[in-house]
Amino acid sequence: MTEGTEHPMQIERVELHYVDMPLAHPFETSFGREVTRPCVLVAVHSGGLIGWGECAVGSGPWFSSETIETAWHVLREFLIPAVLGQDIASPADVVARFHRVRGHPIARAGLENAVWALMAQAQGVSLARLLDGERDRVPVGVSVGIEPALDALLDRVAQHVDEGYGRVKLKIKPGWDVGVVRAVRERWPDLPLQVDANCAYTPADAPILRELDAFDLLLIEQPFHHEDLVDHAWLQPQLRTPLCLDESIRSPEHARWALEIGACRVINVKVGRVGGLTAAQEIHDLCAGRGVPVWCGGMLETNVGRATNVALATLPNFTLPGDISASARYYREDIAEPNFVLNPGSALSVPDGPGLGVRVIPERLAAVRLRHQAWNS
Ligand code: SMG
Ligand code: MG
Repeated sequence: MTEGTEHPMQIERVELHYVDMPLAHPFETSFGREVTRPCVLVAVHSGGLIGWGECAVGSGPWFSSETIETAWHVLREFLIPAVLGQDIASPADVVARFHRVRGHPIARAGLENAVWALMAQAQGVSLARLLDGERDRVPVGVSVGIEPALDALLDRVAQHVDEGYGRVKLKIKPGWDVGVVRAVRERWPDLPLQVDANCAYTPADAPILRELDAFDLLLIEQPFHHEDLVDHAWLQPQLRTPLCLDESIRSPEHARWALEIGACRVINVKVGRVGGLTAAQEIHDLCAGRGVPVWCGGMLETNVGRATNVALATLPNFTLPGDISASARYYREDIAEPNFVLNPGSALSVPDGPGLGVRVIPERLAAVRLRHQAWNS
């Protein structure tokens, strides 16, 4: 959104909900196995409307340094006081009020995105529309975790291909890489395929990463350390396959630095990791201007976070399929409705009603909630 709303909205109440939901299928990456998925949901109230946002923190500081407790602390002590009782004219206004806070992008994103959802609702437009998105369907794929054995992995991929997913991402780590990719490629020679290492390799592993070049992958995601742009810039020219950065891109500045030094040719945009929808839009625009494709990453979100991701992925330079699978891939029962379902063509429909397009069901939220706190102005 470029202009503010006509009428500033006063933030009357903010609520935090710490929830933990059992995953439909455990999800294993190079940094560990997740069986349930905790997160913090943020609700902002104004004029009888509620906007929802999701802080995509996980079970510990594995993907990012943030946790449930760091997000809760920073929200309670610094972020909520910066907006509570204030007249907010636009999401950019929220970003400006958070300016002094260093780091903690996932905590910032939860509250900022809740304000985006609130404002979309107040203006009677979908979040996608408020973001200047252009699509009514977004192309998606599925991310397949590490399995105990190759057979189990092949069964999972077969199941998702049968469900209609047109792009598969495989999680890799040392010892679970070339052999696995070769087996999947042999069975599905034409399947759009990509891999994600979640920082599990070092430059000494470059020969393995060069071997992956043979399998016609869409991209290789985040092979090296999360703070390391330099070694990615060293590796990229040795590969035909584009490198894509995820963990390394924690702000629009990181995106610009990475592109300046040639550390990647594709960027995975996650609203949490980059600090909210405003920063995500900025990275989108920066990459569009340089002809660098982006795609929307996923953090096993509830339908609240998924609806935010779907809205973001309607921006025109989100040209690669997102890690935004159908709701059923994640949870047997979500805290919000309606569920997202996979359409033919491996796409999700973009909600077109006002706001986020999903409704939190209070009883379901209460059933998986471990902590709740509210602040009134
Ligand atoms: O939401 O479908 C999803 C998961 C996508 O693989 C996925 N995310 O590094 O890109 C990534 C991982 C992080 C997951 S942390 C549990
Ligand atoms: Mg990743």
